[in-house]
Amino acid sequence: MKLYSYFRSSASYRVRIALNVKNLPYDYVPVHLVRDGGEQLKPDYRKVNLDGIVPTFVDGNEVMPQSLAIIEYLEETHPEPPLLPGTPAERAYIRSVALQVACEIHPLNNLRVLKYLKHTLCVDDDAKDAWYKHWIEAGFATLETHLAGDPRTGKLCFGDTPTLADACLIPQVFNAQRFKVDTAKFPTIQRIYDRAMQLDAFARAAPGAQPDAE
Ligand SMILES: N[C@@H](CCC(=O)N[C@@H](CS)C(=O)NCC(=O)O)C(=O)O
Repeated sequence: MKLYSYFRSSASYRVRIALNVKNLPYDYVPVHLVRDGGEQLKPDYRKVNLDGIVPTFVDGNEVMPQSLAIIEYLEETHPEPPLLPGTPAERAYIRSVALQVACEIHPLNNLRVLKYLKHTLCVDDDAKDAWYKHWIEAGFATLETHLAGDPRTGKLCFGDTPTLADACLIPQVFNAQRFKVDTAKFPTIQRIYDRAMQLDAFARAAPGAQPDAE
């Protein structure tokens, strides 16, 4: 198995967490998102990922884009330990937390969106940073209310063991902190992040632990 990844990419980080939770070894193929205009945009990489984004996962002859599709594939091919445990309703709950991050927050703050704001719409750095912060804080405020008020929340998003929800939330918290968002304003999210980072699967998936870390 092989993962095209960038150490700071939160979508790649989600898949790294899933692979580690399931204890699956893989080869790490770095794709530098900034160097030389972005290696993700080069024709060679576009042959494996039409969108020019990371991650891409390869298992034998199967080549897969999209972090959530990759994680669901891992869940089906390697069910233990489950990242989507419980009843259908509980799995819907876990997916809803994951999608709150993956659909409502992350796409608005992706590198290509920020580049478009800056270079095409000529938005200055302060306005671009305000955009980033606004969408993170709006999304985290909803998630905080959701997680703080739901009895299914434990040490992690759903009980005490890692799920797809944590695989999406933890990288987004890392990303928010990198862009100087004060995540302590969201105490449940902060507590879940602190707990997850004590776990080996999450620590080994962290950007600073990757072979391409700078
Ligand atoms: N929905 C995609 C999002 C992937 C994505 O946005 N990847 C970012 C890094 S986190 C990327 O490669 N950005 C490159 C760019 O914007 O040029 C997934 O979940 O895999």
